[in-house]
Amino acid sequence: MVITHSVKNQSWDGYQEAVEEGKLSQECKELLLSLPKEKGWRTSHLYKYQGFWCQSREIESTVSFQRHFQARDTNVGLATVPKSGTTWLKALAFAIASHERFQIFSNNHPLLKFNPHDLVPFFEYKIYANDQLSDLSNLPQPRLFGTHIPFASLPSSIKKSSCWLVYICRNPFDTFISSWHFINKIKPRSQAPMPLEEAFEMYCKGVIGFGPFWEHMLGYWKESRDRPHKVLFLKYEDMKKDITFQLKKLAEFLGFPFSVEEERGGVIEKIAKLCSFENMKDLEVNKSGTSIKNFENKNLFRKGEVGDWINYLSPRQVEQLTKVM
Ligand code: PAP
Repeated sequence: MVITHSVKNQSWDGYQEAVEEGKLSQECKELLLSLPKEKGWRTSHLYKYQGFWCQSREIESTVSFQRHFQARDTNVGLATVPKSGTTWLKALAFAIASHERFQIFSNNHPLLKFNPHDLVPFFEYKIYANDQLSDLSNLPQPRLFGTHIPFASLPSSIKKSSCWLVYICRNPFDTFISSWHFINKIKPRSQAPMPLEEAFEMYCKGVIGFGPFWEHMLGYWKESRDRPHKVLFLKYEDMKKDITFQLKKLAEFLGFPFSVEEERGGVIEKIAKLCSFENMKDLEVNKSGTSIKNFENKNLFRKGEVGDWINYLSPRQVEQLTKVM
């Protein structure tokens, strides 16, 4: 029974992926033929493009992004490995950068009505998705964008301009557990869940979307060390520990330092609360909406804790991943 079930699902996966890949541009289809591939976490395959693993549609949008995006010096790019705090960082950066347009204390603040992924679009899932080019001229300043693409593969216009990049890094143990939960939540019910052991082996080999995670982190970390005015490197765990300090650092980096009056008036605490896991998880838009195709917002909010991996990984797995790190 089990074997029949998994064969059936594999062929359904394969069918869906073939349909999806059939919609890709001819150029992208030819590119895929030349790339190394491995079994994917959710799709049948992940392809290795410019040293990182990703799905076929992500390659198409990455190529388009690399070819067409013209960075402006005032742009802000928020970069992350998936499941390391993207939603949180987008919310915080949006609240800071738009605080002159939207009062933090207002009951109509956009973060109460929209998921952060709607307010800070991803290059690869929104702006350059499906072989389309979006008109970016009407975006409010400063333009905020999100991406999971490694530093080495960002368009040269971003690297050459003075635009800012903020990176958030999270403990790989927690990132792995968060990714594993997420993938199993978004898989169609008809598909068997991915066993933790299988996902873990792939993660340790670096085979995960936008991985290997160590290359991803090192790319942005080295850049933050060489050009600290261009790249700010934050850690999820530091933010959980002292959000006030980290928020001040982020605001200063983005060019919106809090004034003494704002600090006295409690603006920092208000932003922290507005963007907190507890607040965001309970908002209607995050309980029932969908921001990125097929991804329900509710799946972006699970526990939001540091150290949850301890409930899942065996001592052998902890040793194995520690060695990788
Ligand atoms: P994405 O890359 O798909 O956008 P991302 O937001 O990076 O996902 O990661 C989701 C994780 O961040 C979840 O972690 P968990 O599975 O360990 O719980 C999610 O709970 C957590 N998260 C989401 N929003 C917040 C927030 N406001 N504060 C802290 N953690 C958050």
